[in-house]
Amino acid sequence: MSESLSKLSTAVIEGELEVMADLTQAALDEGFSAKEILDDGLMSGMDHVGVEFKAGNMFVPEVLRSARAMQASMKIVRPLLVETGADMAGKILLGTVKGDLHDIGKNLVAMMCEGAGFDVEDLGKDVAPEEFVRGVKEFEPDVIGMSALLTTTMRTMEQTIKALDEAGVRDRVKVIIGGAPVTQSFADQIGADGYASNAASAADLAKKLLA
Ligand code: B1M
Repeated sequence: MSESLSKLSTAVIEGELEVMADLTQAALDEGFSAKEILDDGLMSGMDHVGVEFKAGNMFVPEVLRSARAMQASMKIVRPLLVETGADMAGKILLGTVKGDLHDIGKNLVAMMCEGAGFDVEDLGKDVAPEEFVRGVKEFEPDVIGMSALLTTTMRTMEQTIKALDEAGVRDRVKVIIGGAPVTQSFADQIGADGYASNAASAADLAKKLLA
């Protein structure tokens, strides 16, 4: 890998927010395309973060720092990607379900998915089933990701899947779910396409479902 892309990758891993804009500009000045910067610099760094996070060698604050660093570079790179029509991994629509205000895990999922090359639309927290339906129609995602941290709000995931069904858009998207009280058997029970126990696995799962 070239030195400038390797520096970008390391800066993502180390969460060096303040150097990201300069390193990104330097790589562009050297002639690397936005896609090369995304794939071989930023995503390669985030892949490493995902592996270390899953292995328990990196923790939430470090992952958040890496994600912020990546986002600083993405501010420069994203418009160029859109201009050049570079292929993204797919589109993912995310939200914490209605009644639930816990969004730290969901934000990590957003960052990991962005790191994996997804175009991410984040509806935020306390998202009602009808807002997910509207999101599918407007944003046309390939995947919907729902997060819930309360046992009382898990049922809203099922209601959301029903609402997608009733609106006739369920077969347009894969639905993945997660959050501390959520399990694979719950995902099977409510007809979700998949469950992931952590943010890095959520990004892997989304990719796998679209492969
Ligand atoms: Co609340 N809270 N909270 N809380 N809170 C929990 C969840 C709780 C377990 C604490 C406890 O009692 N031990 C408990 C739930 C009990 C239950 O239902 N079984 C609880 C409660 C009861 C409440 C209130 C009801 C408290 C009250 O007011 N009486 C209230 C509810 C508010 C509401 O949502 N309507 C409440 C409020 C809050 C705060 C607002 C103060 C704050 C949230 C701030 C925020 O998110 N912006 C908060 C917090 C911080 C927590 C704890 C302490 C930490 C949650 C967290 O962020 N963890 C939590 C206890 C705990 O977990 N130790 C607790 C870190 C985060 C990275 O992990 O979100 O699990 P997590 O995400 C993981 C995975 O789950 C997964 O990936 C992430 C890791 O990579 N994941 C996905 C998450 N979403 C995914 C989606 C996917 C795939 C994977 O695919 C789409």
